[in-house]
Amino acid sequence: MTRSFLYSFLAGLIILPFFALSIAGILFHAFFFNPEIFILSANLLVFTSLIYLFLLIAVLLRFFVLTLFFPLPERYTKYDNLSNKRITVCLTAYNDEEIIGDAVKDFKSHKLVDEVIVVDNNCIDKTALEARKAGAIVVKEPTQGFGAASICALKTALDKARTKRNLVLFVEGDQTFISKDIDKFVAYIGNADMVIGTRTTKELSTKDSQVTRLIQYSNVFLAKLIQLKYWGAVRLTDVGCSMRLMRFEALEQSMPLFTVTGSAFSPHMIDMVLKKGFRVIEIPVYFKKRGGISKGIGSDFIKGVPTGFEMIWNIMTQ
Ligand SMILES: Nc1nc2c(ncn2[C@@H]2O[C@H](COP(=O)(O)OP(=O)(O)O)[C@@H](O)[C@H]2O)c(=O)[nH]1
Ligand SMILES: [Mg+2]
Repeated sequence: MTRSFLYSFLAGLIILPFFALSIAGILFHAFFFNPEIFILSANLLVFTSLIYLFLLIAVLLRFFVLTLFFPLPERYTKYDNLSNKRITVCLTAYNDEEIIGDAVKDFKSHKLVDEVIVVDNNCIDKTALEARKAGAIVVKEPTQGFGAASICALKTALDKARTKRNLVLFVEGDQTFISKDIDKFVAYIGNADMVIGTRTTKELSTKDSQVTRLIQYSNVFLAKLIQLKYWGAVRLTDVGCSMRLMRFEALEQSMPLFTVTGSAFSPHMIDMVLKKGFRVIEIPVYFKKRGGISKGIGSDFIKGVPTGFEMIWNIMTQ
């Protein structure tokens, strides 16, 4: 949870009893017809609603003032012919024993990949065992959550990649992505500090993939919100694509800004890399049906909606 989110939440908690009191007063009036209570409660209701409205306007104003009046410097285009294109891969997985082995083998089979890391985030099945059997380095992350596991994966990859300054590829190990696409990412890393995939190129998403119309539109919306925040610096159409290639130095410098431990990590990572002033290029990736069982927000509407709001809040306030 971000600090600004925490402060607003606390402010909300302080106002909440007054809000509840005004509703209770109005209900009391309805039952016992006491006009004085009604007027007092109605005033209280207007007052507390105004505070909520004021908080919302303050957040919106901060966002738009920062965006419009303090635009980031124009990005410059350059091409570096990187001398080392070897890759350290880190995969996230959560109780994915049926599929993690094949995902590890797929990424290990790519000619540029040196090693594959898998994070065991309190898995209660044989994910760690299967990953190790397939040749992955397995690390444990006790803090539950996609963000916590992702941060652990990226940190471990940085440590492993340090001596050779390898590129780091972050991927979800749920077989939705294929290692063949690494070639596309490597083709663009000379022009950017982070190359990120987009799943919204419908031509490349199989019909049975998780990209439903709702996922498509909500991701485009959040992506455009980040684009607005860094106007002129980036073009994005997806925030939830978890296949990302980063240069070592860019990842190392962005790492301290990664703080979101839950399911809202994906857009937060893009946001923080851009905040550091790094160049991000988005490319279409092949996206297919998930292997095993979905545990994330990819196909869970109930979990997805609050996470979506948390993502909007993070983009606006961080
Ligand atoms: N490490 C970790 N991963 C989680 C947790 N909850 C969900 N996930 C994973 O987070 C990722 C979320 O991605 P998403 O595509 O939305 O869900 P999926 O359908 O499960 O792949 C998936 O790889 C999930 O398996 C958790 O508590 N810890
Ligand atoms: Mg997934």
